[in-house]
Amino acid sequence: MSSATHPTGGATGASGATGASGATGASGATGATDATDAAIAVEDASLAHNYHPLPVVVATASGAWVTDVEGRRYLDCLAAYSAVNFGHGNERLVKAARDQLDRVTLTSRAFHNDQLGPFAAALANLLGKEMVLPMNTGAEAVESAIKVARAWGYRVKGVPEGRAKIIVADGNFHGRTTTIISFSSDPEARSDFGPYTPGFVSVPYGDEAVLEAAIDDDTVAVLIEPIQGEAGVVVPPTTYLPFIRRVTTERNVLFIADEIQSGLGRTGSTVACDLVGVVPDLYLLGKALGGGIVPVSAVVGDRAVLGVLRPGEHGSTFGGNPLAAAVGLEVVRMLSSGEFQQRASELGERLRTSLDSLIGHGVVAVRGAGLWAGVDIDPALGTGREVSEGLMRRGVLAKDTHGSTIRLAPPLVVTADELDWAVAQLEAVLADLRG
Ligand code: IF1
Repeated sequence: MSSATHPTGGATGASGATGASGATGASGATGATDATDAAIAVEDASLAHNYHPLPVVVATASGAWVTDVEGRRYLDCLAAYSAVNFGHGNERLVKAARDQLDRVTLTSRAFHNDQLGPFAAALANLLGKEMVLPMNTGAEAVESAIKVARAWGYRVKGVPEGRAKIIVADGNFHGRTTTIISFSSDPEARSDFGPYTPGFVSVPYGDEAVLEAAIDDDTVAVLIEPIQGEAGVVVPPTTYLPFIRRVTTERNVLFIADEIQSGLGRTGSTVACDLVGVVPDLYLLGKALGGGIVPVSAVVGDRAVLGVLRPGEHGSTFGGNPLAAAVGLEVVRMLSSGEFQQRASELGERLRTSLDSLIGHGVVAVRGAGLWAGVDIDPALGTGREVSEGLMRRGVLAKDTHGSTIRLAPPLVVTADELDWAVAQLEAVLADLRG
């Protein structure tokens, strides 16, 4: 298995046949050569060190593949944390962006633009909701939903001023702003960044009784990832989201689903909540909504909730800009056919079957949905980082999360052969680590 043929077979020329598998000579063993080292040195000298990237310097990309500055090709099994669900350089999305670049890119919300309305209408329709609040990044969508939920609590539910409480889950990842990290349980994300924003209560993810007990008269919302990404692609019990829907409805509390990573085709459905037939009050979308081209995020919900916002209370210079709206509209159109969701579902089953076959052979557990997998590596073999480095040397880009877990989330345009090849590389890396 370890000598599995590269799925592109070399048809694309010098770089195609080898991936980063070492056949290119001296550079292969470490993944580093002069051009790579030089590019990394420039970054290291001038960038804040808030990341520790794998030592690969991407120069171009197409579909599910990226090419580095040495001409080596890699299968992208991260897809920019699912922001590139539709593949790098997706023709339809690039065309939508190009066409809009020639018209108008930014107006601010001080004026109307002719792209935003159609985008909002299409997005609301895709999710069966009435209204859209457009922002840019995922964290901004989360922040926006927190403000909306609090205002809804005071103005509609009647919570006494200053008392609004939002329930979140341990292990959550909702972004990097000061308010959001205030309710993170990850010391790396929050330590030394206080003082923290009050008004949040965290409960164990997946525990229905504790969540229900945490709800009181001041509770305005439950904010949950339908599948926890950063925590290691943690899928809750199938009853969990339906339970949250039931109890939040009963207690007049908003259910906010952070679908920023789980949404827009990744799990085999338009949103992960669809997998268990649940409709939250607010969907939070980001990442793939911008087609991997521009940052686009949104809060999507009904008038009874999003309607609480009044002019001047919230906004963003770039939120709802015509370039973002044009790309976002094309994303929604692409999702409307269901083809990407179906692809993720079918290929996801294949990925799951082949990953499951590695359990007991260096893999301890596999979780996921659709084309999204968290793979727990036997800690005795190595860290997630070491496995990611091994995969990189074999031409597969993936990312570790806490400890010995790696996550796989290739663009949804990946082929079955490419997936098989990626899993064969993982198998080979595990064999290498066993020595
Ligand atoms: C980074 C993780 C993924 C998210 C959910 C909101 C946001 C995110 C469910 C904020 C962002 C990112 C950010 C990225 C790494 C990444 C990540 F490992 F940290 F958790 F994807 F798995 N809600 N997730 O996953 O969106 O403001 O970034 O647009 O480097 O921090 P953003």
